[in-house]
Amino acid sequence: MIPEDHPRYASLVARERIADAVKAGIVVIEGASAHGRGEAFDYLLGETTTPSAAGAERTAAAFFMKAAHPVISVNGNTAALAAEAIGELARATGALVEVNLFHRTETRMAAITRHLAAHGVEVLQGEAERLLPLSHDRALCLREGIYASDVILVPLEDGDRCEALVAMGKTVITIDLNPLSRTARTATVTIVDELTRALPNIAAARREMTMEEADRLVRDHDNTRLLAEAMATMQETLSHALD
Ligand code: PTJ
Repeated sequence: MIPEDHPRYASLVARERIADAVKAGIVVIEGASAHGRGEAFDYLLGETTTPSAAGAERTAAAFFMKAAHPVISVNGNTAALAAEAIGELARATGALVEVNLFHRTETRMAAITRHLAAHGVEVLQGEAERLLPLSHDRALCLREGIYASDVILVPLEDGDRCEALVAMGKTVITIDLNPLSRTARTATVTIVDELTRALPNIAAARREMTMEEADRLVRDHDNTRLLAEAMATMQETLSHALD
C-alpha cells in the first residue's frame, strides 16, 4: 500500500501498475526497464507538460483532425498505464485502436485486448498479416487498421517500426520522453511528455479544435524545433540542479 502523502506517490503508483501488469502478462519484463528509462527523462523535464509539449499535443490533435483513417497503436506499457485515456482519445478522434507488440505472443495479444475492453476500448480484431517491412513481429498488423492508416499514433515505440511507417508515407505521431531516441528523431510529430499526461491533452485539444487552427498547426509544424525545445528544458534542469 503506497501512502498518498509520499512525495513520489504518482511515480510509485505508476511503477506498481507496471509491476502488476507484468504479473498479469500484459507488460513484458523489458517493458519495466523501458518504463524506468522514461522516468529518468521525465525527471529532467520536471515531471510536467512543458509549453512545448503542450504545443506538440495540439499539433497531434490537428493531424488527427485532418486524417482520413487515423489509428492508435497500443503496446503492453501503453495498455497498462493508460487504457481509459486510449478509449477517450479514440472517441475524440474517431481513430481505430489496434494492438501491436514487439514481444508478440497470442496470449499477450488476448490479455491486452481483454484489458482494453474492460476499460471501454473497442479493439480492432482480425487476421494479422506480415505487412510492414520489418524482420520482427511488429510487422504483423491488420490490413484495414495500421496498414491502411494515414495518421498513426505510436506511443513508446521502437525506432525500426517508426522508420518503416514513415517510409510508407504515413504521418507518425509518437509520445516518447526520450528526445534522443531514434523514434523521437524519425517521427513526424514527437511529443516529449509522459504518456498519461499527453493522451488527455490531445483528446481535449481535438474536441475544441477548428479546421482553421488545424490547418495552421499542420502548416507551421517543425519537429526539429520540438526536439530542440525538449533538450533545452532538460539542459536547463541540469544547469540549475545545484542552485
Ligand atoms: O509491449 P511490447 O512487447 O510491444 O514492448 C513494449 C516496449 C516498451 C518494451 C518496447 O516498445 C520497447 O522496448 O520500447 P523502447 O525501445 O524501450 O522505447 C520506449 C521509449 O518510451 C523509451 O524511449 C522511453 O524513454 C519511453 N517511455 C517509457 N515510458 C514512458 C515513455 N515515454 C512516455 N511516457 C512513458 N510513460
